[in-house]
Amino acid sequence: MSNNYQPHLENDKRLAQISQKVFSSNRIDNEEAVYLFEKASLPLLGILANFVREAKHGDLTYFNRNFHLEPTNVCLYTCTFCSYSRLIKKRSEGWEYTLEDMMDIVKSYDGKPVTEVHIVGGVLPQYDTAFYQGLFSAIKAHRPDLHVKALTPVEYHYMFKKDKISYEEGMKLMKEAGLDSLPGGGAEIFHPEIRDKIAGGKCSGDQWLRIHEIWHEMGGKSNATMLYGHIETYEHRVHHLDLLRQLQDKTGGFQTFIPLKFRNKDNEMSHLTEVNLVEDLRNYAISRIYLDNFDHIKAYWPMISREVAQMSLSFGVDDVDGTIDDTTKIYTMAGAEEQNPAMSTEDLVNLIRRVGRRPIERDTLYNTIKDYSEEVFEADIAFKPYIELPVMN
Ligand code: V47
Ligand code: SF4
Repeated sequence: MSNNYQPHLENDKRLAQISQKVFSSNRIDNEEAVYLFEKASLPLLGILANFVREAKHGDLTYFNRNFHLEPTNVCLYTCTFCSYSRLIKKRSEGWEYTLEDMMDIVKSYDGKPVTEVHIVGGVLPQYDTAFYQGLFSAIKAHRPDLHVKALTPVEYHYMFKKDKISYEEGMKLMKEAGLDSLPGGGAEIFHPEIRDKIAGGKCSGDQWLRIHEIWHEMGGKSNATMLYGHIETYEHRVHHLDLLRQLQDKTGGFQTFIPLKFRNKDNEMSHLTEVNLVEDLRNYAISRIYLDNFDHIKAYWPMISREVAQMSLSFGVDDVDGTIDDTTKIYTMAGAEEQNPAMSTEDLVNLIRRVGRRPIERDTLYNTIKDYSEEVFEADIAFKPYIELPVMN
């Protein structure tokens, strides 16, 4: 047998150069990002992404306690990846909450240590600007310290257009009513070639970015997502990341990037095979390496499973979404790993600690609420993190 094995990087000078850039904290360009998607091995991506992650946060791993409020699971739009869009044909089988219904849900969390409500759902005409002003101000009147992270440019674009008000005016009204930050939803894939096919009719990529820009200019913070693993190419993913990185250079208003893996249950793209775990980890890693101006990369654990969330912490992720009752239906209907996605704080803290990281409970704006590094739970006393191997004499 000939011994012609050469270490990976020596075989590929370009990968060596890109790695050198990452280790010297220099930005990689779009061609380099596509090259990483096409050529880099999983271990190399892990090393590079972990370098960036640890330079920013060391072992710190964030989570917060939030709950979801979904005004409706029916939607006017017909995004081909979404399991809600099919419900418009059978509207009576869905729910359409009134303001009172939603306040009852908010009140059901009274006395529970949640810090954030994440409001997201389908788009329907009755949910107009005045409706959401009413909802946000009612939440704030009831529980002023609850952070309202609500709606996406998809809803804002629709309602402001219908109500004939500009984005600037509309976002100002929302802020006055109690809106605290914007979640990352509705971004999907910005490139029109793909967006028109999977999310035709709803706000364009430019409109999505413009609403976030206006919000940032008003001093607000927001998140961004990317829906991957369907009909997009690596170039489309990099184009999406590029537009986010450019806007972040301009405003600095994004906090967190959340890659969302396409799930194929009960939607118009059910014929597509979902991408596998390796692709998920590669995508987290390249997002972490490319988005050098984003502080955080988040894994949405109910979507990808607890084990993959744990692995993602070695591939650039420093934040795992949500604890206690994670009540969103948008993923469970699309075939997410966790059909009943609830995890106690203790479970989530242990999930993070068992892969050697340091759990930090945060609020929405990443202020530390509690450092759980030293906390000892009952279950830990019996738990042995590694298998004890027999000692050889
Ligand atoms: O925009 C819909 C996605 C998003 C499917 O900001 C699907 O903290 C996969 O953006 N397969 C809404 N994804 C949720 C969202 C989010 C989630 C967690 C945290 C934050 C945050 C934001 O859900 C939609 C769409 O991209 N989605 N259907 C599906 N079949
Ligand atoms: Fe409606 Fe959003 Fe689903 Fe598109 S992704 S159909 S806008 S709920």
